[in-house]
Amino acid sequence: MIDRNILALVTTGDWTSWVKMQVKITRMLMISTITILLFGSFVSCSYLENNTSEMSPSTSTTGFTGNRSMIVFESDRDGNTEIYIMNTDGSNETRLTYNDAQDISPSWSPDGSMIAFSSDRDGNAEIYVMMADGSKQQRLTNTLAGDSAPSWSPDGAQITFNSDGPGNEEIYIMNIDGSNQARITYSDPWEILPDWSPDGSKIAFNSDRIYDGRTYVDIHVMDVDGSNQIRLTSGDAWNSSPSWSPDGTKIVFDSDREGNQEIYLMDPDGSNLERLTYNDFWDSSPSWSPDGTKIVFDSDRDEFIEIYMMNSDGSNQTRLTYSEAWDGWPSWSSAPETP
Ligand SMILES: [Ca+2]
Ligand SMILES: [Ca+2]
Ligand SMILES: [Ca+2]
Ligand SMILES: [Ca+2]
Repeated sequence: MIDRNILALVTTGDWTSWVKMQVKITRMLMISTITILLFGSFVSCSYLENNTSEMSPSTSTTGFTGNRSMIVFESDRDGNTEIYIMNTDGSNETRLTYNDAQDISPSWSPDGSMIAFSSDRDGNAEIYVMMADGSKQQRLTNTLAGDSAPSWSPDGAQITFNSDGPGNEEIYIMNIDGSNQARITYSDPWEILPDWSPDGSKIAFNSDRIYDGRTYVDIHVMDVDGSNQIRLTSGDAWNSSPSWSPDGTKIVFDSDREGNQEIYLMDPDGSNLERLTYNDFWDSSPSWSPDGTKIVFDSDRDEFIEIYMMNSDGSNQTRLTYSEAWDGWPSWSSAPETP
């Protein structure tokens, strides 16, 4: 699925970027791959069979500091990937998951009370939710496919995610109790990393689609029923990780259009492109603060992949984590209404 990108990087000799991209995409789709190896290349008719009765034991009820805005992220600092939270200045890092499985791609609920994430603790990647203190971990999907990258609807009632059950990655929505799971994309390319617009009407995602005879990885938007799909980015680049600003006027994303992965802003119609980071390192996975004034993201500018914060105009870039391990996929909460 990244043949075009590999060719481009071979042409430019940029193997370092290629390796980093491989690591990033591999991590994101890792559990999908394991699923394919374990269960073959296609998924049975039991796909998307719902099971909301599966409960994972609560493993941590300490550390959540209550009524304040926080950042959730994934890190392998303790041997395998777990979910952590920290204050928005990087202090009070607290681990929420404890197991030998990969716990990845966390996303706060709009009211800050819950976190959705993906884990292969039950054999292959499924979507889970937990309270913001790590308690009440509950499985929402029960499929032979890799289910990952959850994102909440603005009213907190639904979750969108990607799944490779049909043979390639497609986007789904479901209620937050796991009921009414519905597929909304139907295409041969992959569709991944869905992000719900603040007004609830659209979902942004990225996809490796063919335009003019070549495959490009671009940001797209669609209505929540999968209709009206529109391509927002173009050019010979890898455009990924879209995230809507809280007021819906901007989408932040990462792209290697100028040599290596940087963070960019654009309007929701793809216009007014603005670059926010300028360095020779990997900058990716941007996510907004609830008030829209700041953006958190991950970067390997200081050797290890760490989490950083900047103003939404790109100024005042500040490092938040210092773990000498993988720290990525940040998501910034509103202060919880029900801590
Ligand atoms: Ca784990
Ligand atoms: Ca699954
Ligand atoms: Ca697809
Ligand atoms: Ca960069």
